[in-house]
Amino acid sequence: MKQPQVVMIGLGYIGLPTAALIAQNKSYVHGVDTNPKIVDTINEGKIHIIEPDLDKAVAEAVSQGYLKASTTPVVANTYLIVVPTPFKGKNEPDISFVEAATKAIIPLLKEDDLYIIESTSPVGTTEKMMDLIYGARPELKTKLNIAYCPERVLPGNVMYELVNNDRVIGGIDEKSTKKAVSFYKEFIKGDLHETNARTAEMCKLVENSSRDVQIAFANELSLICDKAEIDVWELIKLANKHPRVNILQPGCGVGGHCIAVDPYFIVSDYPMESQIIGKAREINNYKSFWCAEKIQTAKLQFEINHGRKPSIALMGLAFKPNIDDLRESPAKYIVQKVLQNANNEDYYIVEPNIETHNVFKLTSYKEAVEKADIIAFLVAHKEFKQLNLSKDKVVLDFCGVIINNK
Ligand code: SAJ
Repeated sequence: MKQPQVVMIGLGYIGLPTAALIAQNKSYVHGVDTNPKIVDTINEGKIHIIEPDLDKAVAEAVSQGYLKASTTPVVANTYLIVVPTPFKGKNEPDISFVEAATKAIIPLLKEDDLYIIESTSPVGTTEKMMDLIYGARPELKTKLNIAYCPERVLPGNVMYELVNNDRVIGGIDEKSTKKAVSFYKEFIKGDLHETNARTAEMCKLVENSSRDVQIAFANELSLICDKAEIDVWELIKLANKHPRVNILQPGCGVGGHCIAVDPYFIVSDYPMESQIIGKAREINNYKSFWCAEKIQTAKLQFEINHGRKPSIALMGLAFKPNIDDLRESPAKYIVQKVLQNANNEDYYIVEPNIETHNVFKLTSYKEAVEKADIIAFLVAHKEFKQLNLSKDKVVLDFCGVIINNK
C-alpha cells in the first residue's frame, strides 16, 4: 500500500463505512482500531457489523489495496477521529477515547495536516483537543487544520446517507474549515455547510435532542390518551391534518445509541437551561416502564377474568422496526422487566430479525400469536403488520402495529 492520505481512528458503525467510502474514491486509507480481531477481519476484506452494502464496499477497498487496517496509526495528511464517546458516572460524557486517539497521532502530525473529529462530543471538545495537540507540539501552533464534522447517517441506510446527506463543518478557524470542506467535497454529494467548531458540536447534539423531544411529546400524548380513553393514533393522524402540525409516533420509549444518549451531553453541561431536553429524556424512559406495568396489569386482569394464568407474547426486541440491533432497546428492557415479575406464566419472546439470543428463547411470531392469550407489540416490525389476530386475544399495541394497519 502507498503512503496513506487518510488515517481513520475507530472502525465501528461510522468509521468503517466512511473509511470504505473514502477508499472507494481512490484515496489510501489506513484504518486504526484497538481491537485486533476487528483489524484482522477488515484486512481479510470482511466486516464485523451489519450494514447493507458495507460488505461489498470493504471487500472492494481492501482487495484493491486502498484500505488497510492496523492497531496503530501511521503518518498521513488527514486524521479522522471516529471513536465512541460513552458515559461515565451519572450521564456525564466521557471523551477519553477521543483524547487517547488524539494522543496517538500527536507525534505524527506535521505542518498543514488536517485533523477532524466526527465523534459525537460535548461542546468545546475540539478546542480542548487543539490545546492538547499544541501543548505537546508548540512548534505547530496555528499551522494545523483542526475541525469538527458530525455524522448524521441512519443505521440501515448508512452507505446512501454518508454520500448524500448535507454535512455541517466547523473549524477552529476559517482556514481549517475551508481545508475540511475541500476534503469532504471529494466524496460527499450533499451540501457542506460551514460554521465554527462549537456550533458544529452543538448542532449534532441538537439534531438528536430535537427528535427526542418530539418523540417525548408523542409519548406524553399516549399516556394522556390512555387515561382519557382516546385512541392516540387516530388523534395524531387527525392533528397532523393541520398544515403546520407534524406529531411523531408514540412507542415503547426511545432506544439506540444516539437519540437516547446525545441529549445528556447537553443536559450534563447546561443543567439549568436544558429543562425540556432533560424532561423529554425522562418521559421517554418512563414510557418503557409504563409499558411494562401495563403488561403486568393485563396479566393480573386476565387471571381475575379467566381464573387461570395467561400466556404472553412479547413481540419484538430491537430498538426500532426492521433491524436486528438490540442496543439500548426499550423493547428489550420491557421484556426483561416483565420476566422479572414472571409467576409461572408461559412467555413467547419474538424477534423476527435475529435467529437466536443468548438470554431469551425465541419463538416464531406466528406461533407466538397463535398460542398467547395476551399479545404485546413492542416494535412495529413489518411481519407483525400482516397478522390476523383472533378476537379473543388481549392486544397491547404500544407502537401502532394493528391500528396503523387498518
Ligand atoms: N421512535 C419513536 N417514534 C418515532 C420515531 C422514532 O418512538 O416517531 C424511536 C425508535 O423506535 C427508536 C428511536 O426512536 O427507538 C430512535 O430511532 P430513529 O430512527 O429516530 O433514529 P436512530 O437512533 O436510528 O438514528 C438517529 C438519527 N437522528 C435523527 O433522525 C435526528 C440519525 O440521523 C443520526 O445519525 C443517528 O441518530 C446518530 O448516529 O446520531
